[in-house]
Amino acid sequence: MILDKKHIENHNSDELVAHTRRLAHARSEINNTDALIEKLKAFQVAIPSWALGTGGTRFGRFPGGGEPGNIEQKLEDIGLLHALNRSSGAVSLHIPWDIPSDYAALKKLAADLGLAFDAMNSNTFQDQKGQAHSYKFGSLQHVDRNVRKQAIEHNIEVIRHGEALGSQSLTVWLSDGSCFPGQLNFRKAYENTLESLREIYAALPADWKLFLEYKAFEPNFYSTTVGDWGQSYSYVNKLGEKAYTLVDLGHHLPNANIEQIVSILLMEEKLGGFHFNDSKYGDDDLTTGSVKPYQLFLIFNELVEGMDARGMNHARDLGWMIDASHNVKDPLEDLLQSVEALMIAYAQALSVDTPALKAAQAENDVVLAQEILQHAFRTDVRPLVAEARLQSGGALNPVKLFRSLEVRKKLIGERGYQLASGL
Ligand code: LRH
Ligand code: MN
Repeated sequence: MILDKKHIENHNSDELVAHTRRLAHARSEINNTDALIEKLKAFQVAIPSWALGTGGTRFGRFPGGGEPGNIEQKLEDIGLLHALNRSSGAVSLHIPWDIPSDYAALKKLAADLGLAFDAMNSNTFQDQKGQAHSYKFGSLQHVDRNVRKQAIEHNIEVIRHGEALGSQSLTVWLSDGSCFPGQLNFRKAYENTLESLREIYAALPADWKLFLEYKAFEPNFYSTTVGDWGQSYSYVNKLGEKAYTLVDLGHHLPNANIEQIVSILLMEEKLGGFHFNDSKYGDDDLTTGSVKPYQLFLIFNELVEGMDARGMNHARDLGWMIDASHNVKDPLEDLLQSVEALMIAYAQALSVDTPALKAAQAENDVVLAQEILQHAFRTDVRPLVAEARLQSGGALNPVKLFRSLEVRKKLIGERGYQLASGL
């Protein structure tokens, strides 16, 4: 379903009076709003190809209908999100869930929808039909060289798909680990994994990056071979300058200080990008900013401070991706809310009075430092985020327009109740 520009123009003209009033107030409260709005317009978030249907859990899946049944329909859905918020201009594909059959046709469709191909994701956490060797006991860590070789070849195949589509990065997430004490020799698992990653790294084109995603637990519940930021950091440091650590917000043990991890990885020039989502307990893959919006703000505060300290380009120099799974929300509304939460956290971080904060920190004025930080978090930046959308040709209120156009009903009319491939 392609969104007609008329739909957006009519919606915006209905919303404009209220928006103009709110924007005037925001401009009176926040400095340098024009520069801030320009940064928001440049900021694009990649949408995961595996999060356009209802994911469900092992206890059940409740599909809502109209889900994309192939990679073309997935791109159309992301194109629809991008038409609404002008901030979802990229797709992150997962192989083999999204093996392209016609690169040229897919590149044309993506270009027509204004979408770029962001990081490619490999999958050595599931056995595919006809696969020679099982990943039951791991992939790159496996004690059997034949299994490791199979996994290495899969990752190189994923790079080749990405090259043909114009992607420039590979995300490697390994479910590898163990479920019981004694099952695994940690040092041997590390050495096998490093040796295997070196072969994948050697196959990277010159202008590519490798993102190594860590995760504390699940599906292994005693050890994970790339289990935290320290382990990922140790691997990517040994691999070389094209290797970076990827931070999935849901992959930490409870109460981990993720904003501090981000600050250190950024300072060490080994932060590659993010899988944004939110969680209360485990890897819940909930809507970004839906449970811990203050943590999301604190992460963006470290990102803006750390990226500016190194003169980095906010929009281009890190991988901004969502990784979510939908159980009770409409997948497209959920993704619209996630992108909105990211834009709000970024705008709040850009509005922090950094010189005053640094001065308070230099004085150990703890109270003033919190006052300055929380003032930015408690300032309503939503009119600036909406203005960025308006200036980029998007909708002032994407979820409202999505609903008033009955997009889900139309998608069900077109596609029925097929299920999307992926998790
Ligand atoms: C693992 C993970 C990884 C993806 C998968 C879909 O939990 O975050 O990034 O490959 O989800
Ligand atoms: Mn992830």
